[in-house]
Amino acid sequence: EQVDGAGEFDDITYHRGVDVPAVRIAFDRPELRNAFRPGTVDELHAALDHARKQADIGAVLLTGNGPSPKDGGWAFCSGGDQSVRGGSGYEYRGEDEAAEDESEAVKTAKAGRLHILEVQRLIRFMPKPVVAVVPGWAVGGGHSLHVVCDLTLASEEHAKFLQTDPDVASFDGGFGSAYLARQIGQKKAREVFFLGKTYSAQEAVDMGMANEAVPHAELEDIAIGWAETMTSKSPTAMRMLKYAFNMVDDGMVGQQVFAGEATRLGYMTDEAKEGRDAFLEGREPDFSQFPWHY
Ligand code: 1HA
Repeated sequence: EQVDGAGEFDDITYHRGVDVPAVRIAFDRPELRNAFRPGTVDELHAALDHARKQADIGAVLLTGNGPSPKDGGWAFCSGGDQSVRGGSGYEYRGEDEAAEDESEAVKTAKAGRLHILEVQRLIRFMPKPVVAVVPGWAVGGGHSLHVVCDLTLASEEHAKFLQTDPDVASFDGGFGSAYLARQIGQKKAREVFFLGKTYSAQEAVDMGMANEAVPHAELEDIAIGWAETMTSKSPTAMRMLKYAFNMVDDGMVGQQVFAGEATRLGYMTDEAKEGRDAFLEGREPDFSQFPWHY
């Protein structure tokens, strides 16, 4: 079902599962191999953030619509739209109607910025799994998006993984490269960027950057099955696990995010209630009733 109340989208589609508590967010520019322009990224951010806030949604499937009406080609995402890349970055060129109404100051502040790294952080930090469902090309910034997702499911026949960043004088020096190296090792990650080879779905699985290669016709059904499996599990356990996996690579922010969940759990205890009640009642807290667990 199309999601209502999440905003109007031109460059993506956003659907909610009927039987599964998950959403499907898809790039919808198949004629350009699902390249993203600034407005695409803003829409993607809005949809992901909407999904993040839904208490009855436990997983996100991120994919690319296809095939291309031009040549039948499939794509997850081919990264930044090179046709709107100006002298100082990627430009809003009329695609974003809201931008038409904005003040010059806002337009200037937004100009040249693709907020794709903010999307990466949202995927990384949202407390539910995000699956990259890759029906075709995952290239450049699109490759980095699949890297940052929790799981990657790829079409056996059509998925292709490629890093073109240094070919177009771009570089994702964050998750796209460093986290990729955590997945496939330093030599392989450097190969991906420095040699720019194209890898099949099976090669991506063998390298450790994709989880499974499956027949194209079954891709979406299997993705929904994964969402069904994951959303049947304990939300708290899934959240703690995602943040535990992240923490070692995310420095003090990783610790902060994990600790935020620990604090939330702590607040649910009788000890926390005693601390709060004592303050509100103007008395000393009595923690003597609580055991020092070992
Ligand atoms: O790295 C970053 C960032 C890092 C840090 C912070 C922010 C970042 C933001 C962005 C990025 C990047 O994404 S940089 C990398 C940008 N992407 C690319 O360099 C990929 C360019 N595309 C290709 O290499 C190829 O098109 C392809 C391997 C994806 C597909 O090849 P194929 O199957 O041979 O199709 P092709 O004919 O090339 O493409 C079909 C149509 O899609 C073409 O248009 P048409 O001739 O039909 O009019 C093609 O121009 C268009 N297209 C494909 N990719 C893009 C694109 N148009 C604009 N931008 C694209 N990225």
